[in-house]
Amino acid sequence: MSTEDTIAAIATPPGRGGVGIVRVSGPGVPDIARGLCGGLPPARRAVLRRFVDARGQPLDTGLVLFFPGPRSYTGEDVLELHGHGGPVVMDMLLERVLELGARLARPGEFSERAFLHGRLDLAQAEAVADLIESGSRAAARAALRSLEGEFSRAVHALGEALIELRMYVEAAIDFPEEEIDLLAEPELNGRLDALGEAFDRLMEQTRQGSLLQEGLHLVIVGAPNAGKSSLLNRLAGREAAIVTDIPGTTRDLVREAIQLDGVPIQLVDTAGLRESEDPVEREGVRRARAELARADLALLVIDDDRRDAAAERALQASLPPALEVLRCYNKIDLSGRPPGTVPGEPEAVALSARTGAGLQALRDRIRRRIGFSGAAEDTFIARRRHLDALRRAHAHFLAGTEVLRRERAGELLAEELRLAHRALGEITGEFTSEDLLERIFSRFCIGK
Ligand SMILES: Nc1nc2c(ncn2[C@@H]2O[C@H](COP(=O)(O)OP(=O)(O)OP(=O)(O)O)[C@@H](O)[C@H]2O)c(=O)[nH]1
Ligand SMILES: [Mg+2]
Repeated sequence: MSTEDTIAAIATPPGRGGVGIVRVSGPGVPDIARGLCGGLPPARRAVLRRFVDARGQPLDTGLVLFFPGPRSYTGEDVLELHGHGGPVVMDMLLERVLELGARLARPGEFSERAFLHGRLDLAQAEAVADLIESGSRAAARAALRSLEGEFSRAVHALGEALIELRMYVEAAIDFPEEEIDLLAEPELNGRLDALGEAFDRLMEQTRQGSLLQEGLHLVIVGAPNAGKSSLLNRLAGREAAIVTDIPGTTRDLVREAIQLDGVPIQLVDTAGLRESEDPVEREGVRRARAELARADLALLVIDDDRRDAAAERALQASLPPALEVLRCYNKIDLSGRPPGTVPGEPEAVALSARTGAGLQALRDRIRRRIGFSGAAEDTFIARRRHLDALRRAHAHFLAGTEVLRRERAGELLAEELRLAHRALGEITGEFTSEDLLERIFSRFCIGK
């Protein structure tokens, strides 16, 4: 991948602000500084300069910061132009920088260069994007820990332990007359156990982090008038959706972002599921079903005061078969059923969206589904990609210990350990293909 060209982007969010920053990185930085503001300022010192266009006319005045490579964010020469934060000023400044030889940066390209120049490994670079996007304090803290390299260090430590084990096993293979003994040594079993525990621990920290990052997608469904919108409002703590006693009130999807113990949850209220002649309502029902296909968990709201067993069965049968469904018996203030868990029905909760009774039991039930034990101080922000790679590494490790136990086959164990090590390397980017890199960085925002 060539980094011979110079990239530029507006690094601050669009709109008006006190300050707006244009960031430039690459070998063209000295020329651009000369053309724009009379030359490079001293390294890492803020200097007030006038920015001028090709005819020497002023565009803006502001601070200029120069970070010489390789000790910069990208590892290249980096220039930061702090102008006044209005969209027109920023556009003019960026245009001038492009005129002086830079090209527009792709999303994530600054971080991609940081990765290519060894300033950040892949897991750290991803943590940059996660920190910017984090939806909760717990997620932000976890992202920062990953950005500072704690997650990468844990992955490396696991990799080192794998290498040591491989050396031990390969030594055993090289001395065939002793192989059986070495492989039968309690020492080897001790090492395997320790490694297994290290895997479990890292996977747990990562799983929690992945929940913090990606959250839970929770869809509320049910017959018209069951109280879906009332339940959404209760959970969200505000009147987000319209509630009336007219069946078919909700048509559009109503989305609310909430948090449970710091875990982001995307709540979606949907149109009541029924056959309808009304084209607007039919579209609402179609959207509700489409949303269900992507749900992690569905809350099936049932009016407990007006049960209709046949209709309930038909409705439940129409849901995607693999979908996890929690039944919410609503309106117990009318039906008189006690709130909370329902005897004999582990997948049900009795509640009243109107009075709030049973809501705590519902939250507990969702919490249990998430399996989140609270954002521990050692949680790392993580993506499904990391979790996938860890699981593959773990699977190879388990396969290796299995062949050792069953067949005392040192070569096979060594090969599985090699594959495990390789899977771990994908997390930090040691063995990551170019198109995967492209996909990862393209999800960043521009200017980062
Ligand atoms: N008594 C009582 N009434 C409730 C409760 N929950 C909802 N309702 C009432 O039931 C009616 C329908 O409530 P909604 O929340 O609009 O029901 P919905 O399922 O969203 O209805 P659609 O959007 O039409 O599908 C309203 O009059 C609510 O006030 C409850 O727990 N107890
Ligand atoms: Mg509704």
